[in-house]
Amino acid sequence: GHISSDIHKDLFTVNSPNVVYTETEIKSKYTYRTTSVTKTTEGKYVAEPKETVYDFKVDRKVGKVGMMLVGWGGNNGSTVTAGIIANRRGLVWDTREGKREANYYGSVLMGSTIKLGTDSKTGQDINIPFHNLLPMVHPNDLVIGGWDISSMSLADAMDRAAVLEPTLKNLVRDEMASYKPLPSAYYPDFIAANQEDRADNILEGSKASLAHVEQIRKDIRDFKDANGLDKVIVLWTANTERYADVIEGVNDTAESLLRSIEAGHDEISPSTVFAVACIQEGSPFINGSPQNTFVPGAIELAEQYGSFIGGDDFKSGQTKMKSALVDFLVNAGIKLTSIASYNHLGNNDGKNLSSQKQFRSKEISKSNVVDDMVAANSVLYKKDEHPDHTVVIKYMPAVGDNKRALDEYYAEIFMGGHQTISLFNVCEDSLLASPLIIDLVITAEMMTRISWKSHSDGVASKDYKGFHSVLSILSYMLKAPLTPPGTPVINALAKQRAALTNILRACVGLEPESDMTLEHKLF
Ligand code: NAI
Ligand code: DG6
Repeated sequence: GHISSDIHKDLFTVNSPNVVYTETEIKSKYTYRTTSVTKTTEGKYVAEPKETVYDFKVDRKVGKVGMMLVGWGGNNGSTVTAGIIANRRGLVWDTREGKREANYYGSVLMGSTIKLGTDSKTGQDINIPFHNLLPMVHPNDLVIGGWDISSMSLADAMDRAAVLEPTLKNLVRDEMASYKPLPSAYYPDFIAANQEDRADNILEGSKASLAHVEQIRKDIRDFKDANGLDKVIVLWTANTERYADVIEGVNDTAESLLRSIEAGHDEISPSTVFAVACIQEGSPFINGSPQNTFVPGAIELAEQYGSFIGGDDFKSGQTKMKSALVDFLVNAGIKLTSIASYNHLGNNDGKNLSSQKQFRSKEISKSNVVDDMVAANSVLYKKDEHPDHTVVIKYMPAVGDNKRALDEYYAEIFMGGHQTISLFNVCEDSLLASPLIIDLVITAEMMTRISWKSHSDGVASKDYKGFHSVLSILSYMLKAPLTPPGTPVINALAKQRAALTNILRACVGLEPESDMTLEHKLF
């Protein structure tokens, strides 16, 4: 049977004059406290505490949610689908190491806890599952569908992926066999030529067209109707594409982008066509690959429609480690001077990335992740000084999905000494990426139910509005976080998690987790 997703519903309520629960909504008044800094003419700073009051409103009704994956028949698509089926059914299977049961390990929302507060009697921390902080869709309840240029059923696709145990595959095989990806847009120039032999499920036409946009929009609507869904979240987990050139008059504005799609311009990628269709359809669209799907025209279009977009590139293993380790080193006052990152892997992602233009997209997203942490430390680094940073990816068919990532971090320590940290990270790539897909979809869905109002002179503005179209709150799960134009990119993992937890806390009128624990220090 279907494992109920409602077991933890309303694990806590907030008792505060600033928080009101109704049958359908949680409304809170939240004071956002920041520090405003001014630089004086003598080059010193004046820091001033600043308060901004917001009203937040969370719609408590999650509704029925669909997840449509582009690249559904790939390693990630087939693995996340089988994983959700296994969790939904509470499956247990044999392995040579004994019985294993379905879980959501690796999902920050499903596998981690957050501190709600301290026990009023004992003073001990009370931690709750992250998923219980606000009403969120349970992954077991997601209705799954999607597109792939390969026509294989999900059962065959999961065999092709060679990720899951045969015992588990046998338990989900019948249901997986009933899933067939919809035909997709295939413009051969955007992915490696070595992918051509799997492209047997494609829409007519090998360049962007309005017909493709319309077909994708129709697919979303049909999926919604067929399954009685309230909303659909779409996520790109298809091959890494090459970068698209950003050209004036072609894809630099919403208007030019739409015109170029109509004209079948060569620089419009399939992922941008999907983005445009989702934006126009009002379905949040997330890019799990590194290419520049969100050309300026796509971002402008999302703003015009008030639709949500997020990206780019899942941050799963090597880069997640990097965004934690570099944060630690630089904030410990240790001068990181070089990072050498080698990968070899043997899955279809590795095969696609063995082509130079697609590798270049990945190289860019893997390389920029330390910039903000380095730039923030003017004690260790001069302006524009960076550690050396090299990223290498090699295709090694024999290791399959078991990606190897080798990293050397080389740093300067006290009085001219050196510290070398060497990492060897081995794991099934798709088993790290699948839970991120779940986190991205759950968070994006939740953001469709949160709205806010600002206050001026103690009076709230008239209407609630949504967050900015570019969902930078998804940054924790992404290697190259897309942020609203002109706003900073945060790569440090701890800061990304803090933003996610504290924004959600604010929505129920709770202060950020400050970790001061003064109650244990001042008595
Ligand atoms: P995969 O190659 O197994 O799957 C990609 C699927 O997309 C294939 O089935 C392919 O037929 C399909 N496809 C290609 N172009 C398409 C199009 N235009 N429309 C629909 N389907 C299309 O790759 P995998 O391992 O599932 O990874 C997917 C993406 O996620 C890649 O871009 C990869 O770089 C990215 N990624 C993966 C991570 C991981 O840990 N597995 C982490 C970070 C990013
Ligand atoms: C080899 O680097 C292939 C890539 O697709 C990565 O496996 C993927 O982007 C995950 O990268 P990371 O750096 O988050 O482990």
